[in-house]
Amino acid sequence: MLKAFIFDVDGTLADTERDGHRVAFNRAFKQFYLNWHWSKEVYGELLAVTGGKERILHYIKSHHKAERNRHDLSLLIKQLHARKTEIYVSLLKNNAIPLRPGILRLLREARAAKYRLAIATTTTPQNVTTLLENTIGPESLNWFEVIAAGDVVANKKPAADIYHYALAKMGLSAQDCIAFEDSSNGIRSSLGAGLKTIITYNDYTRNDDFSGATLVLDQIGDEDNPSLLLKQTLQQNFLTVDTIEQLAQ
Ligand code: XBP
Ligand code: MG
Repeated sequence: MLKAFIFDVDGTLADTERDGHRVAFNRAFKQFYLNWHWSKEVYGELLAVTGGKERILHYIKSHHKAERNRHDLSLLIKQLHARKTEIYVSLLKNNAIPLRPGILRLLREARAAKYRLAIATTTTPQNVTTLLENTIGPESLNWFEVIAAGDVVANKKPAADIYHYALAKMGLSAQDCIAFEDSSNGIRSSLGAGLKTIITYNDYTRNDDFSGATLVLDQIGDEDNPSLLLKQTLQQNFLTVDTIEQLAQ
């Protein structure tokens, strides 16, 4: 029997990247009078680097080589990222990005069946709490006994640190848990910590390498919004706690 479900956030709980994080980065660049713009396509490439600050540094190194020697580079990145977080949080508050189909149903089912829940993500903690508050509601913060996020570990995904951190906080070993991820960086991190992993890919990650996944799906799905891949493989419209338990054995 599994004891806990551990969820990634960006791309897994909600499609936050293209119309959330990307837009916030671009607005922050503008407010700092930087002539930088991350198109949908360029952003897809930049997603290879996880973490907003790390992504900005990577972008400067690859697209604006002259800027990389600025004496105030790390301060600039810190300030840009702080502004980006403010913008992202206000985007979530003003036009909430919805949870992906089936996520809320699965969380409710898991809670009813007494599974423990946690989050393991690269994004800034405030982004996670704001997403949960503005989709499910403030009470949902108590649904997750650990919200492992952002700079709490030294090495972000694909390193396994954030999953090791979440497991240690819960006092559980990897075989007691299953992870939910959407990307190759995510699954490298969860597999690195020894976790079985279910993938729900999205437009940015559908061609990623998901070797080692327990299951790869288009989405968790619901009665009125089925998972096409689950229908093909297991003749089920949506992923249930019972199916997850069977797959994990
Ligand atoms: C998510 C990320 C995050 C967001 C930006 O990766 O890479 O960096 O794009 O968040 P994952 P911050 O889903 O694998 O955890 O700007 O707050 O870092
Ligand atoms: Mg993700």
